[in-house]
Amino acid sequence: MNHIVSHSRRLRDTPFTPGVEAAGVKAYTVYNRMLLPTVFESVEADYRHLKTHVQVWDVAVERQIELNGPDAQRLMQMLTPRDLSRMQDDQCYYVPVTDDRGGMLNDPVAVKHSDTRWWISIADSDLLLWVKGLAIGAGMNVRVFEPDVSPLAVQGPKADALMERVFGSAVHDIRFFRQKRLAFAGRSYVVARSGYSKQGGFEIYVEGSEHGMALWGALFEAGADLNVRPGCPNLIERIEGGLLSYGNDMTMENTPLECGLGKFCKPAEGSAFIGREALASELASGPARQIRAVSIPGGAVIPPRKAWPLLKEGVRVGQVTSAAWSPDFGTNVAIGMVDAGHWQDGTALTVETPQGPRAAHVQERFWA
Ligand code: THG
Repeated sequence: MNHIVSHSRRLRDTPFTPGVEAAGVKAYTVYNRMLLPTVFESVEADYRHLKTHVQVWDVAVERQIELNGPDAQRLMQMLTPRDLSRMQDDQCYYVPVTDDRGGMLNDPVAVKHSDTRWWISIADSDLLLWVKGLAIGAGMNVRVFEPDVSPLAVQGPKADALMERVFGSAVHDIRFFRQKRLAFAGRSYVVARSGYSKQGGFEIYVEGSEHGMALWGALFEAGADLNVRPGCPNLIERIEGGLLSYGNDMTMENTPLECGLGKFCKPAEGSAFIGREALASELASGPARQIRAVSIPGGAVIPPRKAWPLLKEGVRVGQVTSAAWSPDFGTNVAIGMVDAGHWQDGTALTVETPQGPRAAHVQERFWA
């Protein structure tokens, strides 16, 4: 492999791209038609640094869909089996979004500002089109659009220390998956305790692209003695923590129960979300397959570019969709989708990698 990605207007920069490129980003992926850094020093060096210090991540690719108007709450509840009826105005919820057959269309974070104003912080699929179509089809009084809002994440054990220096001690009062508006440079931004790592930290929803680099610069200036570095969602760390990647670990072909998101599928009585009948029948029968942690002992694998078949005595019983060598656990950590009957803790399978077959063990729990 020795190729680069061609740039054009269709492949969007982010407000933080000048900072990311000045820092020497080594690789990008494409996510929501936008650049997402994947490597700065190396995946392993970035991993160690993330688990030890603090990083600033350009996750502007987590694009927002704003629902704004009297029917915003009703539309939001139509999108997801998760019961939103008790959600407070300062909460964020991880919400499966399902189609009429119960297939996963996205797994975003919903940010509630009020009953009439929501942001949906999306994973990599064209959810805006679905939401706009539903709103129009249902004749709802709500505006659905992509606002100029770009998340910047601060992740790692020193995230609280760094954030306090830039936003003040109020950051400590923000509980997990809650958000608060905090001032910076004469403006205020939604700051949530959330992010795509298990190391703890915050996400700042920067409103107005032109303000992005000022915040980026302030975080690096304030955190010099904390060894702050630019980072990005880390493949090894997110597999250890069991954080799912839409389009990799699950697609529209999978249901939330298959994805292990059953705890977010306890809808209120009579809730009118799309996919209700499909969920009800799957709850009765049980999912046909489910996400599992899979360990692949032995030497380091090359992370998959396609799903790797999981076999039991030569018969396909699932697939591995994310895998990487974990320095901390001394094994390859992986995420797989395993058929019912084969997903018990300790089940021994074979995984077919492009480099040949390897032993694989199904685990009940992820590593972190
Ligand atoms: N933050 C924001 N938007 C996002 C992501 C994010 N959009 C895209 C993508 N990530 C969506 N997917 C996820 C997957 C996992 C989590 C968040 C978004 C996550 N899960 C926690 C866990 O599994 O431990 C907590 C879930 C919970 O208990 O509510 O954080 O990262 N803004």
